[in-house]
Amino acid sequence: MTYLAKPRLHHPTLATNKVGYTRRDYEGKISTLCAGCGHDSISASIIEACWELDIEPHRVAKLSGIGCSSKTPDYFLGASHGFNTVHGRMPSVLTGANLANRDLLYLGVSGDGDSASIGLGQFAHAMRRGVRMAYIVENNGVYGLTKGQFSATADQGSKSKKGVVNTDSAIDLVGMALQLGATYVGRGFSGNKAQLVPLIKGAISHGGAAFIDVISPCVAFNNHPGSTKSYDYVREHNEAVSRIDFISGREEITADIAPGEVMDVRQHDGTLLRLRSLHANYDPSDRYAAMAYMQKHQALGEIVTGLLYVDPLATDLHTALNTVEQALNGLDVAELCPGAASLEKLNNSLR
Ligand SMILES: Cc1ncc(C[n+]2csc(CCOP(=O)(O)OP(=O)(O)O)c2C)c(N)n1
Ligand code: SF4
Ligand SMILES: [Mg+2]
Repeated sequence: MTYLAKPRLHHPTLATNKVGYTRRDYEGKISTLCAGCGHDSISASIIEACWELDIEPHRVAKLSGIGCSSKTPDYFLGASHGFNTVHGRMPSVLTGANLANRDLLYLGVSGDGDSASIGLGQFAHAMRRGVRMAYIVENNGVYGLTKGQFSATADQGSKSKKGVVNTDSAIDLVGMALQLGATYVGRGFSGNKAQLVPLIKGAISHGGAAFIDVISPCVAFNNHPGSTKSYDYVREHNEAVSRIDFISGREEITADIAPGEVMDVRQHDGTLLRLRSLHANYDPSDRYAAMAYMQKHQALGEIVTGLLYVDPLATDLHTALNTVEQALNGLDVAELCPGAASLEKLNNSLR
């Protein structure tokens, strides 16, 4: 018999955030993933980010597809809205939910199989339309749930657990997100929580389509020599472009860094991304330079992590479509069905 429920009782001395919740309030059910799976570390980073951002759990909607990665929303934010969609269809279901209610914060959780194979078209259109969401791909280079087949993000020349060499070119979702017009693009590693938590906080606070690819080793099928998504490989080949601090609009901003080494990026909601450049001249506001930088380092076998690109004043699909601000469930019948005369007027305007 398995026990999936956590005790509801919280120790009375647990620290609370500004909206009165403890970290435990952001947890979900007990994980059923393999011990050591990178996906569980990403769940822990999401919990930490939401707690630190003082988000009321009922303000979050978490959506996913199918896969071990897409199971993870069950293991965090147990008091938030959730929808486990069909394989690869998270982006379109999330787009619909977002258009119906822009008041929620949308978290899209997916896998490399879910987003780079069956859901590639869905991923592409959510990014190019600027759907406001934090889109997190838990990238292990394999279909973990169906026992370790190469996914489309597996590097050419990398080996499976049984020694089979992958001959196909890899899809780089970060490169695609940059090319498609995402306005916040980062890459993290499940084993580096110090970098991942601020990356997630920045994505949740971003005003447009935010994408984070998180390398997340699959200990069951892709954590061996020959894999380029193993813990050892990522630790040995990680090139971080910057260290990122996230400062919410309400916190005092202290200037303790020498000028020239730090870049402050203020987002539309007043939050500040403070980037300490680890590489000379790395500029996260230049989309084309970010693409060139990524490709150059990828060719050297390096995995570039950090915040690679941000447009701090990005707008989203609602702005583009000029939609009504009120969530649709808050409109009355007369507003939702304005009648035949209004329809006629609309039709005439399109003729
Ligand atoms: C329409 C459809 N096709 C295929 C499958 C089988 N399937 C389930 S999960 C999965 C791949 C999951 O890989 P990924 O998204 O990388 O998640 P991981 O398990 O690696 O975290 C596949 C092909 C399915 N469930 N539905
Ligand atoms: S099979 Fe791989 S991806 Fe799935 S839970 Fe196990 S380690 Fe994680
Ligand atoms: Mg996978």
